[in-house]
Amino acid sequence: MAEGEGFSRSILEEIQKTEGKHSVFEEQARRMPIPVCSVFLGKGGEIRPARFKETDMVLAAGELEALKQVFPKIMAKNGVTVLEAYADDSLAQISGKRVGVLFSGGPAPGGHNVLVGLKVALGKNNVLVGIRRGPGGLIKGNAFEISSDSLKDIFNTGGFDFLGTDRTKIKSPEQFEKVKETVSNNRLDGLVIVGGDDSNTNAAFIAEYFEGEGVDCKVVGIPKTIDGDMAVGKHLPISFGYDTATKIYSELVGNLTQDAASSVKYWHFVKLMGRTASKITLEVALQTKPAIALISEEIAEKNMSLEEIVDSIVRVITERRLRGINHGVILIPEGLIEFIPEMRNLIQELNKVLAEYERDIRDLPTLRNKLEFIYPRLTPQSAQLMASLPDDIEEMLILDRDDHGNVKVSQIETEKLLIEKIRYKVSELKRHPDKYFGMSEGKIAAGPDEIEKIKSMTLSTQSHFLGYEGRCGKPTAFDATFAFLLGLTAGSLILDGRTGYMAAVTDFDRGGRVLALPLPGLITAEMRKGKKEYVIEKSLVRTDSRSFRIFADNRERWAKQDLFSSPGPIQHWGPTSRQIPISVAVDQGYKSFIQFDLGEEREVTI
Ligand code: FBP
Repeated sequence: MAEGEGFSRSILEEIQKTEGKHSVFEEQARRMPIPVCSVFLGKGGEIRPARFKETDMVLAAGELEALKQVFPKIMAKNGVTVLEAYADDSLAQISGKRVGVLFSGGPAPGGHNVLVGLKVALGKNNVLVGIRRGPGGLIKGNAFEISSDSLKDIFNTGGFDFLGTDRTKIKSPEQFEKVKETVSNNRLDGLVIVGGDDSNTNAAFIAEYFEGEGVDCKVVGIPKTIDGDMAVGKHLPISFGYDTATKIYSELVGNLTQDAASSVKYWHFVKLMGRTASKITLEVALQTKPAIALISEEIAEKNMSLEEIVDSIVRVITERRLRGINHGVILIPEGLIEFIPEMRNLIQELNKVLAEYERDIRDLPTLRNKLEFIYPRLTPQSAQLMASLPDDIEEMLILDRDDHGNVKVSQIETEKLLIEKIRYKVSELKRHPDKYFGMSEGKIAAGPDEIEKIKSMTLSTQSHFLGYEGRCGKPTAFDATFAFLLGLTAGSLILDGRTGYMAAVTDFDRGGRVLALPLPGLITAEMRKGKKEYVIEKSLVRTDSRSFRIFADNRERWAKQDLFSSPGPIQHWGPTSRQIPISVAVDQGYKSFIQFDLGEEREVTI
């Protein structure tokens, strides 16, 4: 389009500048200063690597003797002692080192800042080597040197697209051999794996393998995942990515609560990501105060069946209806299905059958054929439950597990399953109100007028799945800072000659404390694909935690009235930009969630 047709050249130029990723907002975001913990500041105030020393803190998720069997070399070298960083200028003199880095698992906001943190820690005299497309790329040797200029373009931006990612589990001897080849071909002195529990499990086994094989390449993990289940009590309050994702979801859920109260006709069923832990759901509930939020860990603890979950939701829906409120928002954690006792048994049985007869099942042409093969191999209870599920859920449950043996819960439409069951239950209530309502014990309190209200009740539902839209957002001020600091920590650990650790930062309310957690100390035994495997222990919602108790103490009021809050869009600048997740602040015992303190702000020069 030519100038003069109603457009000025300058506005056309502005629009073209935003092609690719250069939005006006991102241009500004790239220039944001970052708070830096004092251990990373040199005498002149410049950012440089820190050194590490032993502390008297130890970790042992699993049984020590078993850990010594599984990780003999790393355990002999490090034990399970936590290291802490201290300020020291000496590592800034190191030169000639080459450090590889890869992303693993699902994307999480802040990944690009990890790369910048690593590059800054390594300085101009060492080389950062990017591994494309995750652990799979490490096996294939897909590597390139990362230039400072290329990182300037991605600083403070979301996404994992700079390197890409995948979910390959490195397990066979041939795969380990290939990893060794990549390390040798690229002359790597260090390898940083940015990932969640499964990816850091990979890191632990690679570190052990290198030690056993005499490969002089240090291995360090970085805790990433929006799910929030890669956390270690006071040592690591949370992984990077969780803050941004929960704020994105809270904005959207807030909008839905507002919509529900505006159009006064819908119940919105919102499934929220988080493959196992309900940490995202709990945080979003604390931020938005919806009518109902299910917490899988509580459901498992109370041994609640699917029918009981449905009944508890229907109770809230009808009680609100009796108060004249025929709308609301229900939050459902993505991993719920695996926490319902009878479903959990079914999934465990399916895992075994799918692992044992993998090829037979794969070769069967239709879904019906596969199910006919599987049914006789289930217990009668599980077979009956399976048969009661809608066809698409049956299909999802027998989908291939991922490389780490996980059920692909993001593809199971639990929100729709609940809607279907709740609709049926509500129609039953309308047909037989006397069975459920009345003044006698165990019934929902209702007189004749109220029963009439129930009979005329309509239930209009909308289903949503909020997941992928939270994984690549522009990182919040907290995630941008935290991820940058984790990059600095990992780079420092490698320059300090440490292997088999995971980088950690804690004490978000008092300048930050930089730690290194021994990877074997985080590992425990778990059943995967029907077999016992050693993996990093997931951090789940604890029903005795302060964050859960605050939620549990208030949820009845949120159920009865519209007390929702709609937090609005993420603030990247200004007075509310320094918030951290409410649940993290509460569980860590901080006085406030409004202001994090991770050191003095610095301009980052790459
Ligand atoms: P990570 O644990 O690897 O960070 O991934 C978490 C997650 O976002 C889950 O919440 C979700 O179940 C899963 O990834 C989806 O995986 P995929 O990207 O393979 O669809």
